Amino acid sequence: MGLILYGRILSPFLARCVIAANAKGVAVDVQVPKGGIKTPEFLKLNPLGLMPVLKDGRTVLYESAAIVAYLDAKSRKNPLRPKTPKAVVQAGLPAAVTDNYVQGPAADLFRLKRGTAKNPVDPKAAGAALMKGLDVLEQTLAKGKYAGGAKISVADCYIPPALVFATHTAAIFALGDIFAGRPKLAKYWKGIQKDKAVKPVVDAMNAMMADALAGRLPPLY
Ligand SMILES: N[C@@H](CCC(=O)N[C@@H](CS)C(=O)NCC(=O)O)C(=O)O
Repeated sequence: MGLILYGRILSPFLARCVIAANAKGVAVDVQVPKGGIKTPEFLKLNPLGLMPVLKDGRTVLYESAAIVAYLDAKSRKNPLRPKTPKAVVQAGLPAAVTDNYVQGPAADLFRLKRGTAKNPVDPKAAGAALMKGLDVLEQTLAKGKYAGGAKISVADCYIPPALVFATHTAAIFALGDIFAGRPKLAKYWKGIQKDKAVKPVVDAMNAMMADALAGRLPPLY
């Protein structure tokens, strides 16, 4: 039996795992858990009740960072965590900045627009936080097609899903062109969307994002 990733592609946490699987040449089947992610069955897979969850035979794991690391270990193709100290910084820093300072505010704005925010979101503060995160991300990008340089890495798993959220929410909340004044990010985004590991994920996320914003996608929780 093949690998199953439970959740759906609009989750940036799941999307980063699918990019990792694509880059590694590992086939994963994305399945929407029946009844959502808070059912007793799903909570047996992930007691946190969050997507994604990966099932590989008897191995079940959750938390996207752990799943990406697992997928990285499943095949020798395209190591996602480089070994030399310089390359570790080049790949690890943009991934961490995206995870901690770009994805969060962009997702807050998305949930605010969609009406699914659990806590109050101040759009001005979230917009400012997103712009700051993008400024820092710009500083961390290496020269080359990929975020960490010449080779695909964990950074390219994390950044594109976050940019899908950032581009959509910036348009909705009139935050301006997120690539203006961020030339490295602009070049990166233009190139990475054509990458064969990334393109199908970004395309599927954009399609599902349109459904979500049009009220055609019920939450899984
Ligand atoms: N730290 C987790 C975060 C996963 C997460 O927050 N997933 C969201 C979907 S994007 C979710 O399942 N939310 C449901 C909820 O908050 O109840 C990871 O990296 O996998």
